[in-house]
Amino acid sequence: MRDAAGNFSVLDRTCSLVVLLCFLHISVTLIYYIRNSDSRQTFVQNHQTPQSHRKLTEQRVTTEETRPPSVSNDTVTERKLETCPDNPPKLVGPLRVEFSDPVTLDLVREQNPALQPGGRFKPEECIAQQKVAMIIPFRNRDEHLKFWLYYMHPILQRQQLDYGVYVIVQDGDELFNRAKLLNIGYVETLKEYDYQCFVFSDVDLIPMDDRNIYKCFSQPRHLSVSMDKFGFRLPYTQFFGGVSSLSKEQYLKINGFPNNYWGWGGEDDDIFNRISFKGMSVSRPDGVIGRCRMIRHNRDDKNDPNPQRFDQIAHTRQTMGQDGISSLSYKVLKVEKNQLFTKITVDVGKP
Ligand code: UDH
Ligand code: MN
Repeated sequence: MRDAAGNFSVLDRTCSLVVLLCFLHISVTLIYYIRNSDSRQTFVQNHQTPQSHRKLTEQRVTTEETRPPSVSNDTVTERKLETCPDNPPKLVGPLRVEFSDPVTLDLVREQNPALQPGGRFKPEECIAQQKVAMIIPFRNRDEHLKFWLYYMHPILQRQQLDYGVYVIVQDGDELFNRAKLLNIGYVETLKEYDYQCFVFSDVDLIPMDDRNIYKCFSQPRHLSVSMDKFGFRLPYTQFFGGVSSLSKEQYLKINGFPNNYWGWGGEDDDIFNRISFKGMSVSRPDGVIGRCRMIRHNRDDKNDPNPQRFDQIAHTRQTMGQDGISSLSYKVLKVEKNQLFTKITVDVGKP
């Protein structure tokens, strides 16, 4: 009996000791943790921009917590994000692009969970080289837009761009005015974010190689250089239609785009003229990387070839000073955001 009681009290004391030690251990760990999490927060506040980088902050803190507290302070500064590389590592090169099976917006949403409202994205692993607004002139082409979003969102994310997708919708049924919609896209996207680069893309054009990066270069860039529609060749040397990109400076230098090309054709040649009259040249990807497909379609209603276009193109030098971003007038009717894009409906007026 006595032995049993003695054993019990030894066991009792040992248990108390173990509990005490555990308590001590937890307290010390907690103190270290709190001290380190303070310094992490200071780092985060100093180095992060708000908005969608919040997610990154949370992720970074989680990884930090798995490290021993003693090395944490030193490694924190090493982790400052670097600028994304010229050749983004996730690019795959040639892509299969086809339009036989329709896609749904639900599918596109499911496949692009990293998008922020309004079709915005920025890479988490590095700081994007450029902030790019994707501007699409649009009216009544919903089927084409689904394909555009389906193919382009994954490509643009692999290209590690800080981008947003903006669909500029011409309201009413007046003659279509592509270049004016692009001008409006420039002004409206700048109201939302500090974009430095503007990609102007037809809704029906998809690159067949993700190395064709949708960003800006030292000269205005023509991206859709090798279209299936033209037998994968440039139809003529001055061709600037389809998809192009201009930096803010390049765009302002040419006073933006013309506002008075109503109906189909000519506005892209006018833009080419503006660029060369201002002493710039056009940069292009090579004919293999620049391959792209256009969704086959008929000419839309209210977009008949503009009969005045030849005369207008012949006078770009005289008109470009007055007609452009400096003379742009329009009305915004509606701005709607969903997960995949921002839709801006506008009244562009009449010819
Ligand atoms: N666009 C619209 N809605 C319209 C007209 C044009 O969204 O009603 C936009 C759209 O982004 C389109 C772009 O303007 O991709 C350029 O217009 P387009 O695709 O009609 O130009 P493209 O040169 O068409 O491709 C030429 C007419 C094709 C006729 C072929 C007949 N075989
Ligand atoms: Mn087209």
